[in-house]
Amino acid sequence: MSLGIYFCGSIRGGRQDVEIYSRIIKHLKKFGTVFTEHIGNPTLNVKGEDEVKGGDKYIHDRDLKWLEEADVIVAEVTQPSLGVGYEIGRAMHMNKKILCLFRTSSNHFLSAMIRGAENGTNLQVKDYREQELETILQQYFEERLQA
Ligand code: 6K6
Repeated sequence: MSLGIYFCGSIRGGRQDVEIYSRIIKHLKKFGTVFTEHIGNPTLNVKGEDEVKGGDKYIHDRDLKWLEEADVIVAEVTQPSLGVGYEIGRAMHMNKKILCLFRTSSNHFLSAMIRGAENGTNLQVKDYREQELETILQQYFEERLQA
C-alpha cells in the first residue's frame, strides 16, 4: 500500500519558500501519496483560502484528519509558521514519524521547541543545503521507513 505523506510548509507565515516546497513535494511523490500538494502551489498567497467554504475551521479540521491518516510528516521549517509548528506538535502527540528540514543558508534560527524536540526516534531535524535535498529525502525514506 502507498505511504501517506503529509507535507507542512508555511502559508500565512510567508510564502518566500514556495519554490522549494514545490520541489520537495515533487520528490515526495516518488515515495507515496502527498495529501497537501496545495502548499507548493505558487498561486496561493498568504491570505489563504478565505473564500473556501467553512473557512479556517474547515481547513483546520480537514488538515488534522489528513495528519491522522499520514504515515509520515515532512515539514520544511525554515520559514517560521505557527501552523507548521502546531502541526508538528500535534503529529508528535500522535506518535508519527516526522522529518523537519531546515535550510542552513537562511537567516533564520530554528525554534528550540522544534530542534529540542528531536528524540532520535519519531522526530528528526535535518539541516540541509538546497543541492542536498533529493539525497536527504531518498536516504530518509530508504533507511528510516524500512526500519
Ligand atoms: C491555501 C493556500 C493558501 O491558504 C490556503 C488555505 N489555507 C490552508 N489550506 C491548507 N492548509 C493550511 C492552510 N492554512 C494553514 N494550513 C496548514 O498549516 C498547512 O498544512 C501548512 O503546513 C500550515 C501553514 O500554516 P500557516 O500558519 O503558515 O498558514
